Amino acid sequence: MSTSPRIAAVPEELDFDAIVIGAGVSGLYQLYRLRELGLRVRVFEAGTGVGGTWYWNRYPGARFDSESWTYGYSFSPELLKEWHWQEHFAPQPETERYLNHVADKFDLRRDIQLQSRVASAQFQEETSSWDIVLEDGRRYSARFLLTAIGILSAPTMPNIPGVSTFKGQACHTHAWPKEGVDFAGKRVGIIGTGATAVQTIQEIAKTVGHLSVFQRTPNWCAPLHNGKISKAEMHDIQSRYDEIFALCRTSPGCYIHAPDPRKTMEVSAAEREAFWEKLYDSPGFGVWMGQFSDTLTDREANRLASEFIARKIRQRVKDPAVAEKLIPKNHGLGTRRVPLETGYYEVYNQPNVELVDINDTPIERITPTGIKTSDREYELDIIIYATGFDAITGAFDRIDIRGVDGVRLKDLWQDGPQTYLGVLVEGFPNMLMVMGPHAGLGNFTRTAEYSVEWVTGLIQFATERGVTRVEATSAGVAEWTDHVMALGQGQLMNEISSWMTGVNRNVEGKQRPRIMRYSGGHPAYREHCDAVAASGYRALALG
Ligand code: NA7
Repeated sequence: MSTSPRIAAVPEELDFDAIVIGAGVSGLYQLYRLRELGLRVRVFEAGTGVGGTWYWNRYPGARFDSESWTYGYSFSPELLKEWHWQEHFAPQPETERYLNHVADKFDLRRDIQLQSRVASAQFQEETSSWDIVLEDGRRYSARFLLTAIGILSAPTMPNIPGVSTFKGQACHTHAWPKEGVDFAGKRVGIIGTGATAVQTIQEIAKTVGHLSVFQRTPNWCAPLHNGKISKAEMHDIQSRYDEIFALCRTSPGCYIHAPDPRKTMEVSAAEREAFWEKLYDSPGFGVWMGQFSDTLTDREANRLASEFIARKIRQRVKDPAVAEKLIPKNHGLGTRRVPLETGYYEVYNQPNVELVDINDTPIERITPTGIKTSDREYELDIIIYATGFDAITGAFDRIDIRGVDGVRLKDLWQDGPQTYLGVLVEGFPNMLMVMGPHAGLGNFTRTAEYSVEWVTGLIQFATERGVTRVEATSAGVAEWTDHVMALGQGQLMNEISSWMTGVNRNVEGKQRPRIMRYSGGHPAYREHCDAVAASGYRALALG
């Protein structure tokens, strides 16, 4: 830890140089970096512990779909050397332990205020600073406001009548009880079949009495192929960390998986089949990120790759009618997040598991004793809501963020986010978004580290030069937004409703797909951001 002297000249009346919202993967690292600059920083975290996503999402079976050893922080050689990942795709408790270890190792806790949910943030023109009010009414001020609030942190309940009337146990996967839930012999219903539900279903199917899965949209799921990491294997990984992180830097999503440069039709049908078999048999996201290069842009290529997975589903699910229901019909492979699974499809071969297609028999309401569809009532002891998140902009919408002239960020973004580099917003000076909308997203920690470092560079630049106001220009925002929109055209993913296109049918105004992410790949994103920094942030309005 650096002991460099304070470089900021923040007026005495401000409580902090910087306030960071969120003590998850990005907030923890942001605190570490700002402290290195010698700044006075306070992190506000809603939870009773650190870890963000890995603190909240403690539902059964929660785990990485990214290789653990590509997900850890890369900034500390010592940390890399001492942390032994136990599984190639770590379960939630291991990751929560890891993030707590990081908080302890770097003595981060003394600047983290837990159980402190930020309710509002308002820019103060006279002092070029932000006033923050917590839900409990406490107020704080700082020069810089850094949002490290995650892209999947605002959970949503389904807009189904009667949710509050259920007398049994009900939980959203995001707010899972710390003491766990006992499923043995219980009648359980789960609403949702996204990545979270898939992990939950395959885990609880081992112990439930009876499970009813209420599915609205099936997803293209593929095997995770997890495994334990032996000591020898971990030593080998540790000796190759530089190489691993360098590889991640070359791929569009910062994974070890990158598209195969060949196009689908450039190879024979037999070669294609062999290639897909290999992907299907390999661990991790290769089956999504490592496809032929045209899979996510060419409809025919996408149809063929989807058909391959459909054949696998038909082979794995014994009842052909159930298999058909599990095969997506309204979107192709990889156009929504691909859930990775371990025995998910086989769950539907169990006699105590039933798939309820709510397109055929819609849910009418939640009742005191279960779920009523147009067909019948399902008597349940437990209802699990795996109904997802108001993604990417949802966590921003839940804080009353007001910039210059009291403009609300939520109003400004009503028709979609407008940012500069996914970091700055015009009219919201000194607010810096770590992993904001229209930024280069991907393997979370890899991309978050970059985001944190870029933001830190800007704050260092400003504080060293006595710059007290940092803002995006309207030309910069227009240029970046147009660029993001142009890159997003032709990407099949952007045509489909999913959290990645900002759709959440439970949230007003979020019913249709929008381009929410930078789709030019992280290497190109970094090039843009690096160039802005190298120019002395000339594209920004500095005051
Ligand atoms: P997702 O992927 O957004 O999935 C939410 C699921 O809940 C999805 O199957 C939805 O169906 C379903 N849902 C939501 N609202 C309803 C209502 N009202 N009725 C029926 N079904 C509903 O969230 P996850 O938590 O699984 O995953 C989010 C990401 O977190 C994941 O991709 C990982 O990156 C980590 P729909 O598809 O909208 O028809």
